Amino acid sequence: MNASLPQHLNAEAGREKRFRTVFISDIHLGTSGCRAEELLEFLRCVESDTLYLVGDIVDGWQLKRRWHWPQAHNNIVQKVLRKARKGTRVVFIPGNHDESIRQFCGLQFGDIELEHEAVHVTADGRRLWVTHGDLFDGVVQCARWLAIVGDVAYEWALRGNRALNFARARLGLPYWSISQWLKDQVKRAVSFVTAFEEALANAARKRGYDGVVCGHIHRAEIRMIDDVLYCNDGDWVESMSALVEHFDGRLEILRWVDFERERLEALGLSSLGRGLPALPAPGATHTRPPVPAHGKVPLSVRGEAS
Ligand SMILES: [Mn+2]
Repeated sequence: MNASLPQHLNAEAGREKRFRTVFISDIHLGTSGCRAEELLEFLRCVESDTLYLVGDIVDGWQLKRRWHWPQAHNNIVQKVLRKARKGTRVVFIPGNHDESIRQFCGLQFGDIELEHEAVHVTADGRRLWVTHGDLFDGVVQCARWLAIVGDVAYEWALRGNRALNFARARLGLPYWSISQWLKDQVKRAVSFVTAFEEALANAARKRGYDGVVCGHIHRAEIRMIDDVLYCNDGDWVESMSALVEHFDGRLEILRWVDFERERLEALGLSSLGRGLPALPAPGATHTRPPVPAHGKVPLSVRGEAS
């Protein structure tokens, strides 16, 4: 038996992960911030029945200002097209940075469906509304304005407080701190992230869905907001994360850093366990075995801290 074959199979077994659904967004191809190498490796390892591209895949805003399109960004486009060709259902829901694509929604480009939004039914029957999320910036901005107005009012209140209480004292009324009262109001004014999350959960509830899957704010999350499941698949600029659905309907956030570490550990351990040859010699810096099948991109471990 060819000695390289079991190792190859073994490497492949360690590499590939299958999910029912994968959601990724905010890749921002066309910007230097895009973590294309990591994403490419993620896409190589992960297979799914359905792949949702939840917006801001290509950054048209940046590309208008400055053309930045390295080969790695092409590779991602080709990898996605290839997945679609090989049977993965690919649904692309444009976001605000690729809004020019929105005019084509409802059409099919090659094997890719373009939609404004989608409804995903999980294996356990939950109906999730899939949308990029930028349409709720207005609601969030409103909440922010309330906070800002609250802040300004607070500053005024600090000045007015003394005058007010001087008057109250003259009327025989006890001291009452308007500034303290306002401070409580400002504290209650929600942060941007919370406002966004709640706006989306509320919209999903109003539309009768069990939950929502979105992106846009580059903050991966899975949590219940009252009776609605809020999921955010993160991004491939900062957090390098994806939302996946297992075959039993369980949802999970995969962070590339954890994913990669586990994968390397699994490869190292399983290889040692079977006593397979040709792993790097002791003292070698690389723990990963050679990958014969598709090793075009150097599989070095990179980006440890940055
Ligand atoms: Mn966005």
